[in-house]
Amino acid sequence: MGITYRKIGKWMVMLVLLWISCEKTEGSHVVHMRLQETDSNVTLAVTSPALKAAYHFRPPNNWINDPNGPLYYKGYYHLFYQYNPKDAVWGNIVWAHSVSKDLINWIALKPAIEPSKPFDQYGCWSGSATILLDGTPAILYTGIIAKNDTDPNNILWTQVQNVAYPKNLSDPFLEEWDKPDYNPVIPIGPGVNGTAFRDPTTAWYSPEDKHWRVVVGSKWDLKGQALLYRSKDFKKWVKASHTLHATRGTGMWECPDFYPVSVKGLLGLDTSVKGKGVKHVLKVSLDLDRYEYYTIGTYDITRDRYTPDGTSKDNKHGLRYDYGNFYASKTFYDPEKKRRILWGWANETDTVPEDKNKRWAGVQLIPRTVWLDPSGKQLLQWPVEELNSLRGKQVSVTSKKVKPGDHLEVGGIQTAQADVEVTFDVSSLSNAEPFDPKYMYDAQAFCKIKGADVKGGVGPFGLYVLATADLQEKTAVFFRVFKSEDKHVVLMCNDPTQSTLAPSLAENKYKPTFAGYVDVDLTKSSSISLKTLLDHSVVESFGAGGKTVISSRVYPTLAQGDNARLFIFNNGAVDIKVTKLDAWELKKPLMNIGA
Ligand SMILES: *[C@@H]1O[C@H](CO)[C@@H](O)[C@H](O)[C@H]1NC(C)=O
Ligand SMILES: *[C@@H]1O[C@H](CO)[C@@H](O)[C@H](O)[C@H]1NC(C)=O
Ligand SMILES: *[C@@H]1O[C@H](CO)[C@@H](O)[C@H](O)[C@H]1NC(C)=O
Ligand SMILES: *[C@@H]1O[C@H](CO)[C@@H](O)[C@H](O)[C@H]1NC(C)=O
Ligand SMILES: *[C@H]1O[C@@H](CO)[C@H](O)[C@@H](O)[C@@H]1NC(C)=O
Repeated sequence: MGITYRKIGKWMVMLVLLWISCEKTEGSHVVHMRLQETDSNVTLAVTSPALKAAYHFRPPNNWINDPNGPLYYKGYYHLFYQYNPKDAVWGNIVWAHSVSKDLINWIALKPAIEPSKPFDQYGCWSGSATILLDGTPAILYTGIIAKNDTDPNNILWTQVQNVAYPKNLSDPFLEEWDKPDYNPVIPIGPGVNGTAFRDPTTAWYSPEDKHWRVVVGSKWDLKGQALLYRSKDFKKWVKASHTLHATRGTGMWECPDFYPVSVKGLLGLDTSVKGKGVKHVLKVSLDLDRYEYYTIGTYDITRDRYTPDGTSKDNKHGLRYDYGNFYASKTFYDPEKKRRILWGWANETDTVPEDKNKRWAGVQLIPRTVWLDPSGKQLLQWPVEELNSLRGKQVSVTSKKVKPGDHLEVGGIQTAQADVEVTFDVSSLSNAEPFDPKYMYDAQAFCKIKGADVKGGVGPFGLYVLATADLQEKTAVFFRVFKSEDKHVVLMCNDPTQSTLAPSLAENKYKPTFAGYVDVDLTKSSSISLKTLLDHSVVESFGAGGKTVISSRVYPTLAQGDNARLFIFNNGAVDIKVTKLDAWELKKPLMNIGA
């Protein structure tokens, strides 16, 4: 690239200037004149530059998917990600690369890993980073190779695992990566399905037998598998005779993630930590339904097997990091702040022609700190504290009664790009509607029939976000309380059914009423909190302090920019109190200018 990074300071100033000038062009309209001739104005609005995420991680343009190999090295956070340098649809995938000092402001570097060698010439797919014992970062990634390319119209692909190392360990940006010629380090072996063999995890080390271990996602028929490999030197890997874990009926396990969590407290653990006071988490991304599930369990080191706890359902009824649009996630340990951080990808849910027209597709959601809930039954998640550095103008509401049928506007700030924190007090539960147990494992279907406008008993109450003044357009994020035989059930929903007037999206298509249950006992504490991050076309919500998280992508046609409004609403039969609401405008960080 020919830039010497010693002059980072000067360069940053240059980037800021560049960024300001880009802002101006982005701010000006009539970018899509061509579309105006062929499509209705409302469709045009879907591709409006005003819907481009401002503070969620994304390159200036083109397609992105899985976050890859996040790591911390010499003062910088690194994020790699699956990226198409040429278009806003999947294809030509490389490992794009960015660095940051605070996980919020990002500098784009050149791609770190691109197809170039026989062991990855048809693709460089997802993988993870491991910090070796001497501090060297190593990347394991999936290479796509041709098993037989005699007939160019019928190439037989197969997937292998490769290693890559930084060329210059003194470079905190780790700009150049070397792919040794001894790759692939994990070729296809007997009993492994070569077209379902990908996404190696971060490796962990056992001093007892001086071996590294890594897991690769796979399947055999419909049995999802975490294939286990061991190595003394990170070069020669031997497949274990059994899997770390496998589950029938779940299909392909993409992007597995396996890591320890501390039984007590918020601090994260380095991936190799095990023993007393430590539980383990295994997360998989299910290709069958494109959602992720995790279990909490025990890693038996002697048998080298993972067993989920009885409280964790080991199938698609299981726990999810996020009950919305969130996939291919990956965690890493941040040694600087001793925390475990989760990255996840949210795709677009408009149409492919719209993506091509707007020339960008996909964001990484705000990195979240993850830790074990004191109950031991689930994880908790919260946006990294660094996000607060973007907070600007603030408004607050305290001790405000919200009567049945009320919708109160929270004015005074723009809320298209904002952080909203609210605590509700629910004092009377006697009006709670009866819970229908058939929805026990399908909150999404339940929310579909119990949407924001369907009057209830206790709730629905919550926020209308990215809304027009007349509420013609709105996305509702809310709670609704039900009474089952022995307890109250709290449903958290993200209802996007009225999020857009765009004809391409309005009638039908993909607008799921994302929902999850919240494990709180409102008879013990009548208060429940909600935090929602708004970023033009991203709505990312954290219920009850991070117990239940729902992210969604919406494309308002009128509720854009300064026209996007925020309301508190209550469509239940009893009063709800807002104990406190704080809302902040969020500033735009430095976002990958230079790519
Ligand atoms: C689009 O907007 C322009 C200007 O407001 C208007 O004249 C035109 O009729 C609109 N076209 C459609 C298809 O709605
Ligand atoms: C590769 O495929 C061709 C047909 O396209 C076949 O004739 C050939 O035997 C195959 N080679 C191997 C090594 O399987
Ligand atoms: C390695 O990186 C350091 C720090 O950025 C730089 O000073 C040095 O010139 C680099 N070495 C090579 C061989 O590129
Ligand atoms: C191997 O993976 C491919 C691609 O997903 C699939 O079509 C095939 O059925 C798999 N074979 C087995 C035995 O699982
Ligand atoms: C995101 O887009 C929607 C609409 O096209 C698909 O239905 C989802 O499967 C997709 N999600 C993922 C993780 O690919």
